[in-house]
Amino acid sequence: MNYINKFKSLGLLLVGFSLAFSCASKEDPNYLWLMAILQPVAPVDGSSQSLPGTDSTDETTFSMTIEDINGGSDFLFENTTTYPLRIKVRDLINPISGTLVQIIELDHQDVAGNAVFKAITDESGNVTGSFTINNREEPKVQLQVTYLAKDYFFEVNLLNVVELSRDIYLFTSPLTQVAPPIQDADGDGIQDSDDEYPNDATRSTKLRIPSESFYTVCYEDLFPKMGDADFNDYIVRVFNEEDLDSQGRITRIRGYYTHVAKGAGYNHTLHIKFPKSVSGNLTLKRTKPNGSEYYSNSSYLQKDESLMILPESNTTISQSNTNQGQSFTLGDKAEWELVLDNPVPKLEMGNAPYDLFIHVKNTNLDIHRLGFYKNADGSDKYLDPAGFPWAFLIPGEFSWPLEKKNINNAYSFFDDWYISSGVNYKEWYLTKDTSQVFSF
Ligand SMILES: [Ca+2]
Ligand SMILES: [Ca+2]
Repeated sequence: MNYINKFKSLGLLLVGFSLAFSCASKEDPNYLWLMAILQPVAPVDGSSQSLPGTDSTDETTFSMTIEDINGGSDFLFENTTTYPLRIKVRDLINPISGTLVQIIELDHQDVAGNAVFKAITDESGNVTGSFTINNREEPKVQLQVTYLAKDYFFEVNLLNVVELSRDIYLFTSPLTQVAPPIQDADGDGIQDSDDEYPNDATRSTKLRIPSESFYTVCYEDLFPKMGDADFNDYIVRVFNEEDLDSQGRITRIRGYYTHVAKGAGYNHTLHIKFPKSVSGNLTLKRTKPNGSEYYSNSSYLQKDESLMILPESNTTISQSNTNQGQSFTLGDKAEWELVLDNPVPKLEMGNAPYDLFIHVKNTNLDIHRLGFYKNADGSDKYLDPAGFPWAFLIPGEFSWPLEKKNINNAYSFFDDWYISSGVNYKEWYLTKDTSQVFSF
């Protein structure tokens, strides 16, 4: 949840514009003036607005106003951030509908990677949704708009941003405003070459979350007693896939899990709870590390129902994977697919891996990550008196602490990250003391 300290940073505002397009030609002084007013905007109040220049070959120019909401978010010990987004695409007078808008992940070298959100604009020129990226010292993504078969790129700096809100202005000379024919076999508005399901109008995009590798989700199991902070009692690797329709809403969702550690005497099962509005047909299968399938089931997931992903942890892994000298051995895998009865906006579904929790057989209690369950006084049910959670997730192949080793000793920047409420050392998990963590 974002806190109150919100403000808008406003870049360029175009108002009172009344030029008639019919008289805008390259020789027309009005046209030249129009081109001038649309030159890329200088950065305002420190926001980075890296806008490519006018493309002289097709007389198209463009600009962007920034109306991002800045501020901070509650610290939930998460190492990823989800950004709600609102993008409007228009020419100088009218919204542009049916135009493809994508958010592309950038790596540490600013090289463009996978799309983390994709949708076409509605009749008002708007796209809304959300995307999630791993926390970074300098969070950035690329915004890509495809219009009249041409791609426009904007680098977006997300530092201090809690919600991305941009208006994109595209102006193409009337001489070249002819939309090329597109191939769209299923008629969902996404052309075949951009449609990951070109013959299925209910789906056009497949998002993998995280886009590469997986999340490592670590649990302490003594709740409500404080744990020993080695965060290795139950550990699962997970990634999810969301299929989006052309409006960017989720129509199918999948989860992939591997049990990787059990540094505990207690016995646990792994579950997921979906938002109350979610229902649909579900398939689930479980396999042993050698690939042999030992469980397969199709069922209907009722609203407000949770799903057991993996059974008792003393049957799903052959060793703890938390002692020095053990060679890493994978545990069981599980995967499910849920075909939703109705499309669900990404923000309503929440952030992958969603409400993924363990049930502790010995205590008959569930243990969730922060941000899902509150006490009557508004405090988080799963935050202990020292301000510590019983569970959190780390991007990628995280080396968890060995048995009885504290996470703050094993990771020297963990305390700086935690004490600064996640502001500093956002990539604390990359610096480890190899003598105190499990190695692969
Ligand atoms: Ca299509
Ligand atoms: Ca499709």
